[in-house]
Amino acid sequence: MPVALLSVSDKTGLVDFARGLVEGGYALVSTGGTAKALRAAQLPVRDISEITHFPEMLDGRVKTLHPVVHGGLLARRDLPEHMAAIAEHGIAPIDLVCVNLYPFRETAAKPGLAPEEVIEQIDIGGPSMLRSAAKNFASVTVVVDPADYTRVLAAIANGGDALELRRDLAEKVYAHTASYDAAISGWFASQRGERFPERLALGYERVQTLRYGENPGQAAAFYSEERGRGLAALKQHGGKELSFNNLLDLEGAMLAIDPFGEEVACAIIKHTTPCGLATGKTALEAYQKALACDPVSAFGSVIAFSVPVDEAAAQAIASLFVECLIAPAFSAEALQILGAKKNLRVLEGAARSTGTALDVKGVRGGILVQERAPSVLDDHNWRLVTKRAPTSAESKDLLFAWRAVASVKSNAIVLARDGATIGIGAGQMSRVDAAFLAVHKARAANHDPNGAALGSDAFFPFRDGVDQAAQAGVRAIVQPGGSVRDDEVIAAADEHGIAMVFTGQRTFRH
Ligand code: 93A
Repeated sequence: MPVALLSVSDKTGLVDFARGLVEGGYALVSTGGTAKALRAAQLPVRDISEITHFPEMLDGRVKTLHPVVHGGLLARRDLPEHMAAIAEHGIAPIDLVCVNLYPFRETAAKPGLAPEEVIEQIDIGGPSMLRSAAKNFASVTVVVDPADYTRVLAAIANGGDALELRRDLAEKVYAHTASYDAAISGWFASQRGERFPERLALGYERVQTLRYGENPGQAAAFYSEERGRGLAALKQHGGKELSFNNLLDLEGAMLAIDPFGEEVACAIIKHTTPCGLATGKTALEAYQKALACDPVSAFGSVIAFSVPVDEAAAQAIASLFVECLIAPAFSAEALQILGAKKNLRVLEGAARSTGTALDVKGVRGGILVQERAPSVLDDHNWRLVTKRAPTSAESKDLLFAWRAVASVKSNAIVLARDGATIGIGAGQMSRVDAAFLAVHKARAANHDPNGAALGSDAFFPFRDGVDQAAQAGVRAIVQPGGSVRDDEVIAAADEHGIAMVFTGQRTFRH
């Protein structure tokens, strides 16, 4: 009779799975809590201590760490000497292992727990069994994910040799235990107040192999820190599979609306940078204002909303060619309208920045890792540096411009009015060109830059950018300050009667 060893913390689906195993002819062996759950469901099960002839000890720290368990898992069935060796020691082969681990990550994330309590949740016996069983996948089935219960039972009912399935399950195990260990190592580093440990163990999980990367011919995949977070948590309602560039643009879109918090905001993204960004009273109004910034570039864009998309907004969006649309929710009418657009990827979810996530960029031979830029941008520490102070309308536009420019690729300048960008100068190698471009883009879309507010993601190194803006009629400027030529830049603003504030904070985005 084949033997199945079950030892799970997450008991979801356990009873049904165990019942299926019994029906498939398996004898069950379990650790304390798991055995109890099985007995409560009237299933026949032996305690692990009956097999090991050893009690569970040290408050459960030693339950399954025993040669009887690991011999039964690791013995090669094709080697007579292995089989003879285990027989000599009275060890029976174990054919299936179902283990899921102590919830270390979840425990470590709980506020206010003593380190001892977190340490107790480091599973030692579970990963050991998983790794032993996975090494011997030629003969042993190893199940770490309750989502696999159904297909394992199906394979047992089917009766054939499911070698390929066992191999897949083994591959999953090593990825799982690696990620589990990465979480533990990260916790140790965090206990020393270290954000970045000496050896970075990144526990990323593949969400999806992508059709290609930035260009066809470049293999690519999407990995997430944790399934069910960020972009990996989005629910897709329609359209084709997400591409590498879609995901990059969705990230840009979420970056763009993040600073607006609870406000109604809409961002229209091309090549990860907004070509229009606006707030409004309704989703429709925000969309129309964002679109008006640069309707030409909006073709083939990714659009994000901070609020649910209703019928009116959906109707307006439906007349534009859009790659992806993301919002926290959609009304039934909106979904129906958008569903008719076969190529539009409709994505539902908040996907807001979690704050703990890292920003990772590849360089040849390594990666650069940094904390994510803060998504909360306010005017609390702003400093007026010019003779003229902004009017209250200008102040509102300045705050909007400051929040908007943070998601624009550097060097970035935005012109804003009435809660909307009217001109965006992105990704320039000089700030004066970014200012030139913002003015040019505003005029190209029939906006008058006269009286607009200007946001700059980093300081003006020279007065030329300010002169450029003044010539176009800009009346108020927000920028970090901190240049060696700040005096020259402030003097230029005063000459033009421009109100200028320093934020003391830079929002580069490379
Ligand atoms: O404390 S342990 O590292 N020592 C062990 O020997 C051991 N064996 C299984 N944790 C151990 N386990 C874990 O216990 C399993 O990975 C599973 O998460 C949990 C199941 O315990 P119970 O059946 O008592 O609920």
